[in-house]
Amino acid sequence: MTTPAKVQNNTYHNLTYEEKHGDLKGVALVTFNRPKVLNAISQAMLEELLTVLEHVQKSHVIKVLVLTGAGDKAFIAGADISQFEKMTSKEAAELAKFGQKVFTRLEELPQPTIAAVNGYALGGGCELALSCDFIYAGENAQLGQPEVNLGILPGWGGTQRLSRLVGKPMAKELVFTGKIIYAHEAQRLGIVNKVCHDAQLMEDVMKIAKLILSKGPLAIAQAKRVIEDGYHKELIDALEMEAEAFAKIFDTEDQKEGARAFLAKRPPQFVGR
Ligand code: CO8
Repeated sequence: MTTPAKVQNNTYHNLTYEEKHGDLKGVALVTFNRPKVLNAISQAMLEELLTVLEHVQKSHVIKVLVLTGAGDKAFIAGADISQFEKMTSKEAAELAKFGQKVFTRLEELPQPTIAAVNGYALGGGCELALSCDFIYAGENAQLGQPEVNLGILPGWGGTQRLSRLVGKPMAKELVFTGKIIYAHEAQRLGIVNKVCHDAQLMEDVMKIAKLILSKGPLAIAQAKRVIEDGYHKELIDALEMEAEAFAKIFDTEDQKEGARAFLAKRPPQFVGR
């Protein structure tokens, strides 16, 4: 496995990146774009995603990042299996670590991230969706960790993020059997927030993105950080962190604007300062 090469001039071959305009200004859309292999994740696709995430992290314009798959069949059907046949354990370690780094970067973005799961989200595709803040899925979407079918195990966070989300026994059943579940079942398990009609998935995702856009971005970034960082702490320490974040927000223009607008009975104009 080679050291990740920097993506040249933000030219992407394995995904598309679009910043929306008009009433969706502030929303960016990543579309994984290898439909011939159901958007399977290659090393190059991971490198491109990392470049996008570095850009979004620095952006003062992007307030919500949406991720989806090209075509109507798959979000992502997993890591590209064609890499595996001749892969050594050293190369496997490098690829596992690089994917984990990219997915953790996605999880730690200050902006909210939504996975719009439009079809298969399997293996690495499911792990990528689990690294987003939440998942909306089309009714025919199917999710799972079928790695055991290939004689391997999830390597991009699936054993860890899935068990933290659904509990150890359910994660073990899904991982040990490689069972693939439909969106409604995934919703019942708490993996998917909302199941949408397939044709309406992106509309529903943009609707929730627009709602988020209308709120204070600094407050959302702090709330996200506290939820993420507090998750693994003792409650007492996590509450301390929440109080600190709560206090910090009172040094911002947006906090004053939020209170002023409420009292003046007008919508707030948040500026992200
Ligand atoms: N990788 C490469 N090619 C793929 C993948 C994939 N993950 N999934 C589908 N394709 C290709 C197929 O080979 C096929 O190509 P072709 O047209 O050239 O034959 C094309 O996409 C269309 O697929 P199918 O014909 O199989 O479509 P079906 O509708 O019959 O089936 C399925 C759809 C059920 C999704 C089926 O394609 C499938 O089972 N795919 C594999 C799913 C899977 O096992 N995913 C997990 C992969 S392993 C993984 O993600 C590990 C992550 C951690 C890595 C850690 C680093 C080491």
